[in-house]
Amino acid sequence: MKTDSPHILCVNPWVHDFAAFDFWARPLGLFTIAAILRQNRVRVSFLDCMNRFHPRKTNPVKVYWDGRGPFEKTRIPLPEALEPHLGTANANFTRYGALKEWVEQDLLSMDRPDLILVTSLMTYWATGVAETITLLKKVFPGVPVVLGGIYATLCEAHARKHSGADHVITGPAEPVLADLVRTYTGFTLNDIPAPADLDASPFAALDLQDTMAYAPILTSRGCPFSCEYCASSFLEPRFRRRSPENVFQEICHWHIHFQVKNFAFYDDALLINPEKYAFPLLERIIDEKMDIFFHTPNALHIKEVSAKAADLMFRAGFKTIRLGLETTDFSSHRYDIKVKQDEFFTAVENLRSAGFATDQLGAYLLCGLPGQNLDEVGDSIILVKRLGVTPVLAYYTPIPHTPMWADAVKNARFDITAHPALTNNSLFPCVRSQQDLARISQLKKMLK
Ligand code: B12
Repeated sequence: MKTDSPHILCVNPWVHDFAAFDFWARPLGLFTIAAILRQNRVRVSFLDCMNRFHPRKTNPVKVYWDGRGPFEKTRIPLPEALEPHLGTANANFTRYGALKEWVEQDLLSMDRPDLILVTSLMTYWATGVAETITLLKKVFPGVPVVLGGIYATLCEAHARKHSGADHVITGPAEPVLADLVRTYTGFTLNDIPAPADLDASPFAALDLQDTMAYAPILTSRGCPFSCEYCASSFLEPRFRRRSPENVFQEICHWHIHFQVKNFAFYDDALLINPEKYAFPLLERIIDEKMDIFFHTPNALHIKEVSAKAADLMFRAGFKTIRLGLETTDFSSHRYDIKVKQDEFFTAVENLRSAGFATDQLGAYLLCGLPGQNLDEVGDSIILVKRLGVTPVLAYYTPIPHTPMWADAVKNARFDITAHPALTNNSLFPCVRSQQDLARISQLKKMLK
């Protein structure tokens, strides 16, 4: 058994996309792994290809009041696999994140690691992962590279074949991390949090970043619902929660020691069973009179937005509310509708009465689902606006291992099984006719 600590490099890869923006998007899974490694006295380095605050950047960094902001962009050629499907029509393919020469310099100035762990997020960013791994292999030949995360889990076969990683791991890292580190470095991790107790996990190692413009907060793992378009229950089959006190301590930690003012909840189901979870947490924040802001980019469950929930959220400092509405065609039973019309009206009424303004309230509307009649989206935009809520179109991305995947494959304009990048929602893969594609441009105009 090796006892001296290994050096492990944790990598957040580049994003390749047609459009990208930092809407509170940080690699929380990777920071969670890094925290467990650090707690076991492993020497951890962090390479963040998506660092908006890269020290080599010379032009001013744009940071919105809420922590969000644009990434650096570099135009890149369309991946070969996409050309036959898209031609040159979609030529604005871009590498988002730090410039390649900056990242290469970062790597060259680093001690050689014993092991490299690469995370992955959206499946359709697969080529960004592969490009990052190619560079890692060039600078550190012979160092084992292990890939995990959402793309690796949802597109395992593709990742094994095309990412360039030596080893691809699916699912949460915690159950396999000790084995992985022992296999590649000979070092034993003695302190791995028990899966049954999320409070036993160290806070994610967000402080590895150069600048913390905001902190992502996850109060639970998984989701109690199984929506047809969503992969959450495949990625984390069991819904588990941290205690409100543990979450409160984390918020205090980042606020007091790192002056973080903006917090983004990453939960799939923040408000479920509020008496036991969200209410005690929000009451604790209000009592402490903390001057901080909260955002819910991942949407709240409308049914749970009671007058009490709305009031507590307003008083605790929530600034961005997103509601998971999906559609206002409440009679439809196609998409596992979770909301009734009166429940939506009541939630909006509660939020307005609590003091939230139109620009703080957004309702996600699904757009581009297989076989969807886009009139329904147009009607939803009109209704949502009339209620004083901002409609936000959530363009459908087909995701393997979801109940809707088979339907998406059948309905897509091109073969979405040929490459994960073909599932990118900017391409509206399941919108078949030119007429409907033009309709989407009209719908976008209706948002203004
Ligand atoms: C938070 C979240 C967001 C946040 C931030 C995302 C980010 N960081 O970039 C916001 C709200 C911005 C967001 C936006 C979107 N999201 Co989102 N999001 C999530 C969510 C709910 C949680 C992700 C997360 O942080 N989990 C918590 C961490 C701790 O888990 P983790 O990252 O998976 O890490 C664990 C394991 O994967 C593993 N692991 C991770 N890295 C590594 C590395 C190694 C080496 C190993 C061994 C293991 C390992 O161990 C970790 C710890 O257990 C997931 C659903 C889910 N339940 O996963 C959807 C999800 C990722 N999002 C999804 C979608 C569709 C979107 C949107 C496109 C929605 C839309 N239509 O607008 C946008 C697009 C965003 C963009 N273009 O930037 C899809 C994925 C789609 C895809 N094709 O891949 C998911 C899966 C939800 C779904 N609908 O099924 N999202």
